[in-house]
Amino acid sequence: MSPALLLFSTQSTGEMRTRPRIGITMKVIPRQGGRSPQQALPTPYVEAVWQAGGLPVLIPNVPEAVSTYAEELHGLLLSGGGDVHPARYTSEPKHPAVYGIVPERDETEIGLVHFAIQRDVPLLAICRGIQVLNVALGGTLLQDIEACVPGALPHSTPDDAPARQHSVSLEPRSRVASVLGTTNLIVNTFHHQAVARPGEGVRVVGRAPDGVVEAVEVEKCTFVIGVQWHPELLSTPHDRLFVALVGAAGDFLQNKGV
Ligand SMILES: [Mn+2]
Repeated sequence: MSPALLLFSTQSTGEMRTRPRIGITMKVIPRQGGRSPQQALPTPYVEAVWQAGGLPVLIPNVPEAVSTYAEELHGLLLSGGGDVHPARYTSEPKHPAVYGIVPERDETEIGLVHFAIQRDVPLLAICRGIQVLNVALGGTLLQDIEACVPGALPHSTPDDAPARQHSVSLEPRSRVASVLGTTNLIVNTFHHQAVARPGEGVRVVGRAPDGVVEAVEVEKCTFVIGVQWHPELLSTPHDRLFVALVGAAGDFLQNKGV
């Protein structure tokens, strides 16, 4: 074996098992002055998937290529970002607080969710991701928590401020509680929208003290979890969500052999 091949062989890194390929969706940063628009992803998502034993595969927002990408994946991670266009889930006018709409991202991610649900590809949806997951399955969102929930806790964190936190209560008999090993936890909070009416097959399994939805799962699927917080920025037990995703993706890889 040549040194180059040895470098890439699984034995040389001590890995007994092929890393499942975990697709991670990306944000679109708009054109600024003379700077081109960018497809980007915060590094903590990549690190969380790698440390959990997965192979991070970044998925650009190319709606026409959704199935081509999706067929190569063993797991999917929907990352955070701006808002889904309200026309995707309501006939009400767009609330002034809605920001950061990127139609090609909505199209790409909703397509990926449909693919994952149909093929039972393991899926972890984070922050914007839980909202995309719910909308893709026909559910609705609160366009702005502050405007829609009187007396709500602050759920958004101002730019460059330390992360706000709140507690979350999880349903005892939920996959999320089982993965995290607890029904009460402290989470960070960087969102101004939340799940309103759950989509088809979507079960609400976690709420903040003000009732805002913070975790969902799709029970008919082997592993489909959405969380409104950012586990990639938190320490244990939050890392278990990534370990569970990669574990389910490894089972998918073994069973489907793709
Ligand atoms: Mn929150």
